[in-house]
Amino acid sequence: MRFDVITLFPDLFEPFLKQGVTRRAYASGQVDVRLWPLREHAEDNYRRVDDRPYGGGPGMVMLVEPLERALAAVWADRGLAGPVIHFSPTGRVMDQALMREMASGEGAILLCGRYEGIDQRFLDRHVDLELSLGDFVLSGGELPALALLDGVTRLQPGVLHDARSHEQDSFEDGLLDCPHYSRPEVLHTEAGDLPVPAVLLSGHHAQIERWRRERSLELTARRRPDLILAARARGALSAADERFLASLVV
Ligand code: 9D3
Repeated sequence: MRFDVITLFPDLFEPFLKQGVTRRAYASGQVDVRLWPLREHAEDNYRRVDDRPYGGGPGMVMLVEPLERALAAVWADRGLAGPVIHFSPTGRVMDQALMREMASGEGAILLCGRYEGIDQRFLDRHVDLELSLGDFVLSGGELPALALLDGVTRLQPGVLHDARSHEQDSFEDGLLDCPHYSRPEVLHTEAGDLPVPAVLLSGHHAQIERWRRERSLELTARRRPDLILAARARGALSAADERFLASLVV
């Protein structure tokens, strides 16, 4: 799988590609990430890639022509396979279903904008998909591109140590994850002793599974009731789940 990233800030990507559980996948080329510094495709002596917006207003607009030269260079190198994705606050918000879809694909060309945005004529001519990280304002598309790379790469075979890790992820079953505990069994604090929930020490696997399921259901019902409705609509809630949810004081 190959991703070609067109960006004004290629240096932002390097440290992410060299750390964590995803590092091997990038280093081995299992997920081949190639960076295309947009500045190299500027034309004039000032290496201009942006200019003032027609109609006036604040901020700058990224120019069509350097972007088209960069895209042509990418296509010449990788062929025409894969979608052109533009990261934009007006795009569709990324979710785990998108990560799974991309994880089984051939990769993509990732276009990271800066300034107020990109000339609409470039977007209309070349972009297949616009994606957002969420409803908050960033200064560019690089962090959203890194989020996509990370979410897709951790789903590649062999990247997670435990093959079951992503079945248990938040969102893989559509619910938020349960709380986790490790040593010590009792944490002594100024405010008193904080024991691990007893059921987790019981060795009783069915009870542990039920406890974790109920904590997930409770947390999701309180914090993300929209996800409970979606799980119910998919038929992902058992009769026992529904009885537990009905018992919660909302
Ligand atoms: C005057 C309107 N502008 C500021 C609110 C619009 C605007 C343009 C460009 C806002 C942010 C940006 C830069 N952001 C991105 O390129 C971006 C982004 C984001 O800001 N939030 C969530 N997801 C994304 S994906 C790309």
